Amino acid sequence: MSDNNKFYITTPIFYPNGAPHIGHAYTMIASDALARFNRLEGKDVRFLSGTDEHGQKMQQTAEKEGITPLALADRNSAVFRGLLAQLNCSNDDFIRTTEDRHRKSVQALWRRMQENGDIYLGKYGGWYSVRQEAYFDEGETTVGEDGVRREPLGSPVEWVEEESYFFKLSAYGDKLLEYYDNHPEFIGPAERRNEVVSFVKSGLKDLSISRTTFDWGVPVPDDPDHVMYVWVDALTNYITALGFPDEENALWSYWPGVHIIGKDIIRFHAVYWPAFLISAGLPLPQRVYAHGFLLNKGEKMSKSVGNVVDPFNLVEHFGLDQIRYFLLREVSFGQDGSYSDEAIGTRINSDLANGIGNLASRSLSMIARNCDGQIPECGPLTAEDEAMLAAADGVIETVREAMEKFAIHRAMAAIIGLVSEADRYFAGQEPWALRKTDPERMATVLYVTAEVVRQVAILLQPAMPTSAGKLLDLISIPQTQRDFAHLGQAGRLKAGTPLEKPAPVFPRYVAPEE
Ligand code: ME8
Repeated sequence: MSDNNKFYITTPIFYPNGAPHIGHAYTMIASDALARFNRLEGKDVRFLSGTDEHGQKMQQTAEKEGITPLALADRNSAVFRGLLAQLNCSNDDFIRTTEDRHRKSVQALWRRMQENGDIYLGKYGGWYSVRQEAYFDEGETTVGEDGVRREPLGSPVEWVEEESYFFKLSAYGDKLLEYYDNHPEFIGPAERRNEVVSFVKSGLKDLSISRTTFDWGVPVPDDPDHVMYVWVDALTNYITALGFPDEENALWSYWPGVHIIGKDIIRFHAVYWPAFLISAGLPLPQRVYAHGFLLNKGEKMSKSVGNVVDPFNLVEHFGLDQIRYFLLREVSFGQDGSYSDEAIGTRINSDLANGIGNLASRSLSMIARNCDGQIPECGPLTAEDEAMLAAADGVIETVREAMEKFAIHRAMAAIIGLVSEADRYFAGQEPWALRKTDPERMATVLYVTAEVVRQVAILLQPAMPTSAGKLLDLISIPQTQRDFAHLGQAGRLKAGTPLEKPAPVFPRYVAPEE
């Protein structure tokens, strides 16, 4: 079992059968913000992402392109890895399921499930969707006007019959329900938990976990005619990356971890994966948290509608931290969310340019002009000053409580709420008017405001690492004093600290002319 100070967080591993879109970027950014938040809390964090490279979909796409599946995976996995870098994600590892370490790990997991008596050879027939890489019951499918049978999400299914190994999932229903009951935090948000519980209550069937109709996958141990079902293979990535099956190695102490996923893959993570782990005698994940879908102006993105957004372009246009902030603030984490260029522009201007950017530049430029460019002395505090500092010192509690529940949007709202409060304080104290009448009082107001800027910048690092870092540079906060232990009294600004020349960190967004 991991000790309390370890925090292991994962993104889903992405299918590299096409280019990444904004939904992939969203998962990456949210997971990164959670990883960074926990690092700043002083936790020992391990953050994993990667690509899910086997399965029929990869094989078919490669055939269409006239290349090998591995060549396709090599090419597109590099694009996903590049996206993580471009988004400034702080992942410690990047796993590819075609790696040797992974083959060994999945085969070891298979053997353990087999030794536990949970795998048997049988025959399988069912409606298979290549796009979802999953079988569907006849009752779940419908035949459209075009005569094509489809699964609930709309992809075509075909009848597939083959010899297959099965996992005795039917034996795990009660164990899973008991586990969900005893660990209410295991699945989030509540809607997803309810969905999973009712799915398991409706009765679990054994799961077909091998294929013989194609060969792009991890071979089943001792029966190389079969390759493993891609989801057995994919889910295991989370423990491969911690060195499984070598449970003596140092990384293993990070298990169990937290899986951030999209709501489309909750069943795999909250039903199949824990059942495999119980069977193999391994601890279950701490938490599986599913975020919602990103919609383009309220509509589902699809290639045929032509509204799929390329995250590289979006970042190029609006700026990286701006997009990170927008996605984390605008979308209630766990719910579906919508985005549009207008909404992004509005957020940038209201919260960033007119909000934190304006507060920082007004206060710091006054310090530059009137206080020799140094943090001024803080004189006796008025009730307003005390209230302002108390609000700044207290906001971490709200942020922490929100982040522990993965309510990232609420954490962001609390930080920006503090900025608004500081704006009101600054405007109310009118330091510019005090310059002539009471320079000491002006110094105190500027000190208090700069101290709020410091704390806001520290708190914004998980969402906007580069911009928050620039703000902290402007007020000369050493790298070693940027974690949450330095919030509040512990890290108060020191009078006489020379500041950098003020520079704008959050420019206004101006939409290009049509
Ligand atoms: O499902 N909005 O990979 P994947 C928000 N390989 N998030 C979205 C999204 C959207 N419109 N579309 C996709 C797979 N995502 C498997 C996972 S894990 C062991 C294997 C996000 O590339 C969402 O988080 O199709 C989804 O779970 C993830 O991208 C991976 O999608």
